[in-house]
Amino acid sequence: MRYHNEKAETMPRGEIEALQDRLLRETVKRVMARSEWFRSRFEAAGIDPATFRGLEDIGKLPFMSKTDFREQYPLGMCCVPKTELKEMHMSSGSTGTPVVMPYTAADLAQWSECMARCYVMAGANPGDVCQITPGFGLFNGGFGFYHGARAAGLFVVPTGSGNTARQIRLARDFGTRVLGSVVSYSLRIMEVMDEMKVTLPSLKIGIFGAESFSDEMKRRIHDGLGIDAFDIYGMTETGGVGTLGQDCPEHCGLHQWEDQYIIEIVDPRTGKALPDGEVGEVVATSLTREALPVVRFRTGDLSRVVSREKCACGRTHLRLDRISGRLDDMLIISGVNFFPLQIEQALLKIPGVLPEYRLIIKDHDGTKKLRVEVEAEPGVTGHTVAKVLKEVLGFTPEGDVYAPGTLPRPEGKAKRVFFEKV
Ligand code: DLL
Repeated sequence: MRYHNEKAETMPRGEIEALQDRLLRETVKRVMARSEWFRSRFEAAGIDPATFRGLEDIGKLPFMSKTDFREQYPLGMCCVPKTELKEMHMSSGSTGTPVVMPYTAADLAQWSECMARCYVMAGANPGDVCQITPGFGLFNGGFGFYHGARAAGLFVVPTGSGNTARQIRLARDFGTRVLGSVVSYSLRIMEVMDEMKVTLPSLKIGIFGAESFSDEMKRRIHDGLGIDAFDIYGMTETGGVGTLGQDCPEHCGLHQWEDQYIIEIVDPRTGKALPDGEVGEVVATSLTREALPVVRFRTGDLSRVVSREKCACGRTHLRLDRISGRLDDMLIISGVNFFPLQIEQALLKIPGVLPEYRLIIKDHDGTKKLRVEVEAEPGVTGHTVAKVLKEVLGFTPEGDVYAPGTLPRPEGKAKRVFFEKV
């Protein structure tokens, strides 16, 4: 087993907690001293940096949310002078109001470190050809994979997004071994490889993220591309892709870089901490970031702590279950609450069903109905799809089967759910 930073990645739990405790106190002091926004927020919550007791008091710190980022656009929460900034990334999300993350040189080094750990954890070696397919621009995906690949000593083929046939030719000609991608784009690559009748024997490692993906989807990507598929986690607000962590070759949860972030799982309704094993909202606190540290940032993502024990890979950092959805993705139809991922999981168990699907929510005067559109091989009927989904949902949706290659392909992150007023 190779590590990028063995000392940090295999640190005994007692040491991790002592480090988190110290860095949390320092973070609270620093953000209160450097940012008026943090100072007034924390003072209103009765936080005094002189008496704040670190991990023991974490529950007293107020939460941060996406709304804070949006209200403070562009640099309202920044904790360093603008002259120290070296880069920024931005996500617009569904509302279109930007969320901005600025970086100092040290922040870029921290991002590179986290990403390099992810690459090495997935089995990448110095000199490996690494093809980066997320866009290079405001989205953090392309640059994040890039910074980390440099730190891990890889040979970067920075294709960015689009032109799938060219991606495949380059992967073949340069012998790409490591592919970084948004989950749904790997499906597109598989499809075009089939059309071109090209195989990529040198491709061994796929690092995928930015969207939830079911075990079924992971298995299909794994089998279709003949690779080991890894699930990488991070977001604009924590500093980008890979800042939080990834699964290791054991695939038994996503290791969270706990020397860099404190991860809590809270009840989304009450904000109270949940015991390990229970599903709740992931809350992240950065411990080493300078320009815009996050303190108890409510990610909106749902997961649970799988284990805090040392993993068979030797890493000691806690493992989260794969992200099962976002709180704002939850759908309620006929009184049943469910997430798109549950549908994906059930659909992909049906033989002949392909991984491209859309959920259409039809709203008729407040009464919602679900239509599931999915591509499948001949022989699969809408009736079969509806019957299988009834078992998962408890109500019967409309099932609509399309020929392979006919549903629109997503650009960037997949949009699976569409709302229609009828
Ligand atoms: O999507 C970072 C990223 C880029 C991750 C490329 C992996 C690959 P944002 O655009 O800010 O950043 O979106 C962050 O995407 O809160 C989750 O809801 C979702 N997400 C990210 N990684 C995963 C994952 C990037 N592995 C939001 N599984 C997060 C499920 C994920 N959802």
